[in-house]
Amino acid sequence: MLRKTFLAAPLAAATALVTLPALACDGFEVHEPYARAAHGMAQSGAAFMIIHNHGTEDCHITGARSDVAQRVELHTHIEDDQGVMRMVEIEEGFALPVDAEVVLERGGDHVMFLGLNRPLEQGAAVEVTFVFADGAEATVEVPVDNERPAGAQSHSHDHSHDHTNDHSNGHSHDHSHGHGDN
Ligand SMILES: [Cu+2]
Repeated sequence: MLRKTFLAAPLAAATALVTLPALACDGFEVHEPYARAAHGMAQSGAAFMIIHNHGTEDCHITGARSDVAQRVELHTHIEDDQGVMRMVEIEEGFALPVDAEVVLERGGDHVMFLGLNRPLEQGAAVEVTFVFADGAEATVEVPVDNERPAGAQSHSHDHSHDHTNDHSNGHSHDHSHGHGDN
């Protein structure tokens, strides 16, 4: 009898795991997040970071929100016919398969804040909530750093794999006007 009672709790826990698939991207990890206003008086801004999936399940970021802005979109830059870099919304979001790394960086993919509810003040922080395809959410605190130069993501955290190639900022386009379009 005693033994049976003892087993009941672990069994119940296991059952719960089976019937309620984890609504989470367990391996979701963010490095070096920062946000910045597009300009001093800007009504828009963006957040940048390095996103990893160190879990065992593929994840898919389908959206984001934040109380700092009326609209938050997942953006990237594309080069148009005239060679001008423009921002466009990535409607399909960011795929984040197992072991994937998504780099949100200046001139590339980013989280866009449209219609700021308050200024992005140096040293403050904003919360960005990512929404995954399965309905899970993950909130990240993002410090505001308007002074960070472009391309300054050090990527110095202790991952041993070589990021040299995918992080090279060697392309020569001038992206600096990108966020001014809003
Ligand atoms: Cu943008």
